[in-house]
Amino acid sequence: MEYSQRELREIISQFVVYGDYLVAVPFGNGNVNDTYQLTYDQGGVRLHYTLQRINHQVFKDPVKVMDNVNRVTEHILSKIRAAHVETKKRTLRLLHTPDGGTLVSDHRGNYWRAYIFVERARAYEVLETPEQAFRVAEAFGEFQQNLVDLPGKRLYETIPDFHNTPKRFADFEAAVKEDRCGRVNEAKPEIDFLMARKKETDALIKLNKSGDIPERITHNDTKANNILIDDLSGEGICVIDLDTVMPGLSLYDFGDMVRSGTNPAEEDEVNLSKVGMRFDMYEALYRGFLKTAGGFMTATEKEMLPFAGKLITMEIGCRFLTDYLNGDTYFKVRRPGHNLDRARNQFKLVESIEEQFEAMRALLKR
Ligand code: GN1
Ligand code: MG
Repeated sequence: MEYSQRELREIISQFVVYGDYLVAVPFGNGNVNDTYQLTYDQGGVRLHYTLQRINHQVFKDPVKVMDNVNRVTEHILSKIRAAHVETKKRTLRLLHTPDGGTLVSDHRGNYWRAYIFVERARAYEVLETPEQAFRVAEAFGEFQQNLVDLPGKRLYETIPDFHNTPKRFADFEAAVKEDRCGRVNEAKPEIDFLMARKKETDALIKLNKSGDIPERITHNDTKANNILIDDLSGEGICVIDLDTVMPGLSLYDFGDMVRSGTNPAEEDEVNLSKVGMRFDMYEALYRGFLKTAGGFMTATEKEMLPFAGKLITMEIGCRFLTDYLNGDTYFKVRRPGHNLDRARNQFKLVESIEEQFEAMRALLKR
């Protein structure tokens, strides 16, 4: 969705920001929301802010999203402050309107929020070293740990059934049946790949229902690029993209780290010979996550860590494929067949995980 400088400037002017607006530029690679980096001049110093449009086709209730984000960021801020030590750790900080709100709307009926831009840190689309993988997992684990004692009522489910894999699978089957865009033929091998794994889709949900795996507050979109890594220290200092923070399973978060952090290629790379699970990266994620989340995880949760990596990779691949079959209505696409490319990539990664599954499980015993 294209917005002019004038429009963006009008939107940000609804928030309290000191300084003179200079420019807004598109920022990041989100598949759902639209993000801009804004530059201000404040008495000769350049300051940055992040302005984001919340995609309300996907997040149907932006007010609830912001209620969650507010509570979570304030709670983490209180933890950072209580640590009383020099810490590099940060949390997203929302900008406010004059009457204390955190959400504004524009003349087109879209919703926006703004954050202080986190400086001297960056997100990596593809992780380069096991050290980075360790830091990413450590930071996401700490995030869960920080939210164990979030006071107040249960967080809103900003997208119901977000990681309900059997439900995702049912949506996929419906899309195949309907074949709304006549794309089923072209995606036959991918459809078969997924169909052959149907019986695995309910494994985590079942363990949750039987009480073996508890509900926790989780991030639910733990792509490696949702951790900002400090330019100087290399530490994972800030967790971003908080719209899907809600009740979930700890394992979903680990699973999505495996999906996004072990692949040496981006998730839409079409040269599949570049795609696979790097075992050293997996091991680093595993160790980093256990370091900060291991204290509260149950034995069953730990046992299921390798499987979670496979399941979430399958699930996201399933969502890409479903969106392809439905005519690309959910994820942003930048070329024809983009969603199919993504699905192929994810399924190649699933295969690679399957090949190394025994070695992943063997780590549990060490
Ligand atoms: C979407 O927009 P982004 O990249 O933060 C999606 C995730 C997927 C991801 C795949 C709300 O996240 O679930 O894993 O794309 N977010 C939503 O790249 O659906
Ligand atoms: Mg996201």
